[in-house]
Amino acid sequence: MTRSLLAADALLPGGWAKDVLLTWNDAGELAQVQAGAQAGQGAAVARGPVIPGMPNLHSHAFQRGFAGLTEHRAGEQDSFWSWRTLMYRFAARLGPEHMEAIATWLYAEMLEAGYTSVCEFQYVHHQADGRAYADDATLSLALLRAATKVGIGFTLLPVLYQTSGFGGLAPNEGQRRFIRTTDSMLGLLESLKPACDAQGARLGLAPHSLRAVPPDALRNAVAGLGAMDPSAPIHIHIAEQTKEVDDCLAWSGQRPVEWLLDHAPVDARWCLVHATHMNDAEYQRGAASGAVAGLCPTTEANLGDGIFDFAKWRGHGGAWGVGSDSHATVNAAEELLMLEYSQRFASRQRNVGATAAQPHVATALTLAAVQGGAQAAARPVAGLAVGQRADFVVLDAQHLALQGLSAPDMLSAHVFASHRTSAIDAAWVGGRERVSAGRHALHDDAAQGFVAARSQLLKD
Ligand code: NGQ
Ligand code: ZN
Repeated sequence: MTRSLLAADALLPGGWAKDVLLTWNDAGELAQVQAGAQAGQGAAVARGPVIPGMPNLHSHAFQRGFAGLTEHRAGEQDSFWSWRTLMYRFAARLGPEHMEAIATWLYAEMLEAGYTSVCEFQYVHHQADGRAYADDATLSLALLRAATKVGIGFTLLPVLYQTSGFGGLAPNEGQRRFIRTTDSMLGLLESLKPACDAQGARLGLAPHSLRAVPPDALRNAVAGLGAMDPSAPIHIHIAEQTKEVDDCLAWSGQRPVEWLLDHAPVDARWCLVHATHMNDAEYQRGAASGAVAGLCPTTEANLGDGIFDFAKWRGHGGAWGVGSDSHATVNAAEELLMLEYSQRFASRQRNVGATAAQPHVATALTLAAVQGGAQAAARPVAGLAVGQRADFVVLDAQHLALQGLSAPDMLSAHVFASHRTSAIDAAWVGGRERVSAGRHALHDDAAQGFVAARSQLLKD
């Protein structure tokens, strides 16, 4: 079994390095990262620049099943909320076999598109009529099986969901598969822990949003999780839509991020997903809390959310990463492109993501998003350094968009000028090559399973 790879160029946490020998141990952890190495015995040779695998910090796997199917006018004015109604309709029909088939294809797609691990924000828990499955963990286990089969790193975040709006509004019909008490959530976590531990997955908690989780439940669930595992990750949707901000103000007199920072122990365990609508004080306090901003630029564009002020967040030293969320797009490079372009639109400037230390936008964004993504995943996937997982992606130096360029320019071309074709040759997770020559070994089978599941779900 391969235990090392030699790369003419590799993107280390501090920047690009030449002739890097990556060596990992049996557990799939990097044991040595040595620049200036010679080609030695036994080391495979990378076919292009090696970059760290991107952790995908936000996924609702089942939503891949209807990606692209809401892009038509359904009402006078379509919005996030009308999209959500369609999403609920799709979720209502989903069974465990569909969940597993969709996730298997999705996770293979992710590996082919630069993501080597994923945080799954999993909120469909119950049967279609709202009753718990005989095994309450059925749908979470379907996702765990998909991740294992495909070989993607995994952080499972079962979702607590109790109300349809601020102030304890009763849940609606479309939400009945999501609803559970705080105690039953803690029971679910207990029952999932052994399966997660057995496959090296991390288990955390996702209070869905302040709309869906009342203050007491939030406090008790976070405390219960902390008792189980004091460093477990906590993800929450926080301020995606302006209506959500208005409703929160009407309920509490505070904005969502402001409320959360005042009422919950927000720290580096937390990922604030869609912290899109913040005022200056929230940018400052949110960044200072140590929480990761979970940015999902293509979904946020697709759903008409608004634009996160990246320069402001980074100016305060805020951590951040990217996720593919609704999977309208599944491509790590494209999330970075969309993030950078959203900032250019808003600020009428260029190269917003570059820094003094890393003038190449794609390089700077990749390094920061890998750091923040690893923090959100609560797994050692923070890049090409000793002690981190051997999770990396090899760019295809023969791809037309990349040929003959320097390594930093190859990554720039991959992000900004690969014309939506993948310039990825290989993806390795925990030292195992899961994608080679651009394809996952399960590509064809998983695609077939996905199409069959989708057809069934869309029938009549
Ligand atoms: C979700 N998705 O949980 O899938 C949400 C929609 C909601 C995004 N926020 C449902 N992108 O927020 O109520
Ligand atoms: Zn989400």
